[in-house]
Amino acid sequence: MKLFEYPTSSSSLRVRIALNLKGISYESIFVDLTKEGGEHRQPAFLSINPQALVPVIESDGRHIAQSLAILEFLEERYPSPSLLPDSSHERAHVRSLVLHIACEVHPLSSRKTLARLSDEFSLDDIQTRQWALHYLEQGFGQFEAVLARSRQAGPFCHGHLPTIADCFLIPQVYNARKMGLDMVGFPRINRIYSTCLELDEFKRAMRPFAE
Ligand SMILES: N[C@@H](CCC(=O)N[C@@H](CS)C(=O)NCC(=O)O)C(=O)O
Repeated sequence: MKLFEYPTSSSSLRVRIALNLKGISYESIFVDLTKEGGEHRQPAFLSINPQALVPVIESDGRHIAQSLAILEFLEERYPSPSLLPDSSHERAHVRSLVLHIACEVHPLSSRKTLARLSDEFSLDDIQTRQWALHYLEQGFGQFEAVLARSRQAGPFCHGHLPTIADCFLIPQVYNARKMGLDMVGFPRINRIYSTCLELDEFKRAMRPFAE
């Protein structure tokens, strides 16, 4: 298994966490998002992923893009340990948490979005940061409200073991903290973050962020 990734990309981190939790060994292929407009926009990488995004995995010579599609593929191919709960309702709940991060929070605070606000619409660093913090705060507030209503939320987003929801939440929290978001209003998210960061699978996946 190969993972095309950028070390400090939060979407790549989602996949590294899942690979570690499942104990799957992989070769990391570095895609430099910053070099000469980005290697991800060069023909060599576009032939791998025309979406011009990392992460991508290569399995049996085939490429899979989009972190959620990758995690679902890993879950099917390597079912144990499972990163999804047993019942259909619970699985839908966990996927709903994942999609909240993937669709409602991450795209609005992503590198690509902030770069366009600055390059095309002349927002300065303070304004782009305010933009990102708005969507992070709103998104975490809603995520926290969902956790508050769930009887299954606790040390992790759902149940007593990590699920794909934790694989998505932790990188987003890391990014938000780095941007200086005040996390005081999100006690459940903070507890989950602390629990996950105690696990070796999360710590190893996050190592490039610490370097
Ligand atoms: N929805 C995608 C998001 C992937 C994504 O946004 N990747 C970022 C790095 S975290 C990227 O490749 N950005 C390229 C760019 O900024 O142009 C996924 O879940 O894989």
